[in-house]
Amino acid sequence: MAPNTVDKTPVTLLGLGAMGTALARTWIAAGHPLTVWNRTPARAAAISDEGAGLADSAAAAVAANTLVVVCLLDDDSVGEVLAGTDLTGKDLVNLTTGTPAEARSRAEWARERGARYLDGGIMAVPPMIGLPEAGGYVFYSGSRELFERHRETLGVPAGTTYVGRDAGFAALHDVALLSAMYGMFAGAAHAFALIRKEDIDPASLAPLLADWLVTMAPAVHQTADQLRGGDYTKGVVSSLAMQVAGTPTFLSTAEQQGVSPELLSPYFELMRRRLAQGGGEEDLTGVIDLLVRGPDHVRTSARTARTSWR
Ligand code: FVH
Repeated sequence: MAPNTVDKTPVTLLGLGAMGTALARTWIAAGHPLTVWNRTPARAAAISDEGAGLADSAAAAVAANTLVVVCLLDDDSVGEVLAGTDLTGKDLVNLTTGTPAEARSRAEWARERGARYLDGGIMAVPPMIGLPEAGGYVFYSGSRELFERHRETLGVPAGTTYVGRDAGFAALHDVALLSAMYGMFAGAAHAFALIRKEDIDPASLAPLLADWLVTMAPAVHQTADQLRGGDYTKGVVSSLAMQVAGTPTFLSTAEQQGVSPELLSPYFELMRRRLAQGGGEEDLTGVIDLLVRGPDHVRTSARTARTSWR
């Protein structure tokens, strides 16, 4: 049975790569009239066969609907694709991954062209799109009004999490979470390297690793609590002094197993520096202050974040 398209917001989608194609399919399935354009026409033709309207240029696609979603490779491609389009009065939602600075300047760029702007950071891979149980979602930032107006439509492909009027915040949250993910992958890589030459099946270590990481992950709540309160000794279970004393064990084990310590050493070095500053009774939270450049840098970032929104 064809989906009911009555009262469903029409959507224009520019970009039909792996992610754009997944997004398109969910809007079609939910009954949203969809107009698509892609640089390589064959990809757009495939989605057109599934029920989308096909525009013969990006400008025609933008002209078709008020809500314009872009999901392209990077910020440069967004600039190229939108260059010849009329954005006056459009609701531009940019789901292309980029830096906070790119998002902020793209928001300003859109405002100068008469468009409202919302930036998005997708926390999902294409197979998770349209599957609520997969847990994928999209961070949004920029115009709150725009987010509220299109919340339902934007919620069709994946969950929505609005993180603030600063257009750069979606990208910042996206990169923050992915950075933590790479830290986790780095730790797992070191763990697998330690057993690599032993008679231990990596498949037997994997579930132990996964369970351990899940068990330890909630420690970030205590970190946040300490950062907010400014007392890094609050609720400490494993002091920095104790943990620094344990680092030679990790380095010696790596040496004995013939494993480079290059993933662990930078973190251990930060721990040692914080201990030298007198943070022995603290948690690991003080390391964060060593990473952040001086207070002027933080203040400057906060100031540039304040931009006016339509
Ligand atoms: N796929 C993923 O796992 C991740 C999950 C998290 C979010 N990312 C970001 O989503 C953006 C799009 O990613 P994608 O997976 O769709 O990427 P591709 O399959 O490589 O498709 C890229 C599309 O961009 C078009 N494109 C590239 N350069 C240009 C250009 N100069 N002018 C016009 N269009 C351009 C490309 O067109 P074509 O190659 O088919 O002609 C695709 O439509 C991205 O920011 C991820 O970081 C995905």
